Amino acid sequence: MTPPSLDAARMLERIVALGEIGRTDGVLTRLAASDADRAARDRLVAWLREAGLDVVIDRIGNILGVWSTPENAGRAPVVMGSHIDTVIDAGIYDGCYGVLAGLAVIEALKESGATPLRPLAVVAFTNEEGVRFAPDMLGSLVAAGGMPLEAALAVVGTDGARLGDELQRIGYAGAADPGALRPHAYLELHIEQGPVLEREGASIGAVGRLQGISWRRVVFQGVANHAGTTPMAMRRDAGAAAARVIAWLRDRMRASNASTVATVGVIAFEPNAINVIPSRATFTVDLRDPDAARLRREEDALEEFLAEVARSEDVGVSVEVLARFEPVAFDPGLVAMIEEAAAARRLPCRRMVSGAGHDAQMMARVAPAAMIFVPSRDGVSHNPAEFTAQADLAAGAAVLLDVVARLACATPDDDGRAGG
Ligand code: HGY
Ligand code: MN
Ligand code: MN
Repeated sequence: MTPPSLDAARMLERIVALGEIGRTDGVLTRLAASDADRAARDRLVAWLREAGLDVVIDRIGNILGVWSTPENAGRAPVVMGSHIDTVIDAGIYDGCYGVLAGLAVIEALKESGATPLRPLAVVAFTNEEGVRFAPDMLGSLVAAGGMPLEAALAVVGTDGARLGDELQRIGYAGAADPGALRPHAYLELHIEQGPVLEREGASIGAVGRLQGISWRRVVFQGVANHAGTTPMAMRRDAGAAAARVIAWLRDRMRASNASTVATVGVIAFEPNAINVIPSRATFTVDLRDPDAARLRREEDALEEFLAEVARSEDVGVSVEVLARFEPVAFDPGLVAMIEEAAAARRLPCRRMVSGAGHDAQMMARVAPAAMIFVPSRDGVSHNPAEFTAQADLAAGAAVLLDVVARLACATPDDDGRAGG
């Protein structure tokens, strides 16, 4: 066996090629189960097949590429993964990097003549972003048993389409049981999507924890009226109510200087006319905090403020929780392996908390899991300016290779579990 060497150039070519699928007038948007997602899935499946992997599609549309041998078949696999769906007007690295690095790692080990004691697999989970269908990380949540399959297939998207119908339509309503995926260990390589690694001059992030996430959709119901004739004191203005909440969230989080972050990313007024007082305002609130108790406190404060605004603006209010995930601690043994692999390659490494949600947080429910981050230029992500230098992409993939080779070639212990 020759030492495995990862083909970083081919990995980058594939990242760039996948990044061209779903572009309209130069804007990349590849929402889950869309035609663009189908095209990207088809391209990924072709690459998995070219690499000689067995391709399995499960009932929630997760795509698995598996390399097993007669000697190791049946043992719990070492799994790498992420996602290939994107947000709106996206960059090319979020998710795709982790999937294509996982494929490159398997190719490197196969081409080196390695005989791993465990199967290796790479998975692209369905609907990680949650932009079209909520909650986010849906495919990995179902695989981890966190949401019944039928409930997930029944989710209706922002465009009124049902996820199950869309998976059928694009040809990715697979037959495999999503719950069959029980890794010996799960590793996810991902761009940091924040400013920490770049600011501190670190090449690798060993992600020990991931913050809690809380998504809500809020509707204020007021009364449409004439913008010119209606005295201010007589208005039941749903738009003004929403504006108060947005300002309150921003001011509260800035003033507290705590770790909670709040975002109102979607808002719509009805009837949405320049000279009509909005009768209805529909908006989303994304709250996150690494501390479970503080996240709950902020959720309670938000609910109280929504009720207070409804009273004082004399509008109705309804709130729907779209996603709610507790903070997650990853496997300490795996995190240590990531730090050891970075040190062996003399790559400056830093322990981190993930601000973003990832499929790894769901896989951590059923297997030892951990994440490897690489720097994002200017800390930018969910933006076409998202960029990570090729040397950083290659370094992250090399660390992934080293950790996976150590896990897959270690003598399997009895309970088939990894890490420390
Ligand atoms: O929302 C997130 O953190 C992830 O991008 N789905
Ligand atoms: Mn992602
Ligand atoms: Mn993302």
